[in-house]
Amino acid sequence: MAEPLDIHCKYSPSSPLINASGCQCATKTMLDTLLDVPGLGSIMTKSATLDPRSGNPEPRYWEDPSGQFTINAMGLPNCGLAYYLDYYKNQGETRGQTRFTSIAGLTMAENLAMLDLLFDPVSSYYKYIDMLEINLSCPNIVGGHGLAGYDLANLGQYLYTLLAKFYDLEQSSSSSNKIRIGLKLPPYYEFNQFDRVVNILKIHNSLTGMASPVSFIHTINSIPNGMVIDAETESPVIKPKDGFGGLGGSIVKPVALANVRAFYTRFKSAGLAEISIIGSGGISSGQDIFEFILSGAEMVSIGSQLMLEGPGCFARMLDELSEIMKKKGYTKLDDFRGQLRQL
Ligand code: RRO
Repeated sequence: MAEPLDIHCKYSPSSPLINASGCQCATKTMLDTLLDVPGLGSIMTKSATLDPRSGNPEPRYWEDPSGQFTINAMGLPNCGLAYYLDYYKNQGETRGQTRFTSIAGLTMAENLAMLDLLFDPVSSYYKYIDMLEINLSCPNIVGGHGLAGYDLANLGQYLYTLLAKFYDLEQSSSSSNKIRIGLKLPPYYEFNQFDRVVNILKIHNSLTGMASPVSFIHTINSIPNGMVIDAETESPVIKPKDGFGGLGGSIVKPVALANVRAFYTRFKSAGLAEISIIGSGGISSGQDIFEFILSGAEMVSIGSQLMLEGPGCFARMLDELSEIMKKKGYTKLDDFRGQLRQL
């Protein structure tokens, strides 16, 4: 690696990088390949349900040969929340990387049951994780009720129900470990949508007096329901959902940057600057990381590029970021975070 600069972020002393949920993190073997990998400051587990799920039929993931994009309709295959919590528990309480866990219950009842499991007094899983991500944006559940992140009429109540329960459980536990809560959001497109989400978060964090505020958002999840067609076989390239799936990779970067920027500016003007943004979508180089942090991201997550290149991508991208920072005379990420200039 090139000479290190100060690249700490709010949640990790060593690096602003994390793997995106779903990428290289569904099994212990996959997670082991991410443990203490150079450049990876935080680690994320696959979005979990209470019970294990096998997900949708294959083929359910496809990479464009030119490396420009991916499409997936995985359908939330995962080993069940206890599996991921056990993984962290088995590592012990001392951590080299910040530990994120992602939950994606198919119903509110399932999400509440997962909170019960997290705070189970016998297993004490809550001692072993730092951050809890609530995935409101899985695009691939066949027969599902739609993405909670797009149901803006009910999102406020949804959050309140979930986080009030979290607070109660946290209070009755003996934990001194403060778990921060965040939301994995789908891409939004209209300014009106950003305004509404920010307003919901403002009410949640400030007006209700909730002791379990939303500490971070993670934006964007894959862009729902694209389609890729193989002209040779005259069929879609993935099988589930008649070929519809979530898009990732370089082509989604402009949408992701816009989401980071739209939330960053609104959080500032709404007095919500304490909510951190994890940027995600099409990041494959140090320049991409630079652009996301310039837009306001605290951290960035790497999905498609990790799948394409493997865990060596983190150190490479940080080398590239360091070179850019050096050329520009920046010594830490705060020197340029959010400082996007207007034309
Ligand atoms: O498992 C999936 O199909 C999946 C999930 Br949970 C998600 O959050 N985003 C995505 O693109 N696929």
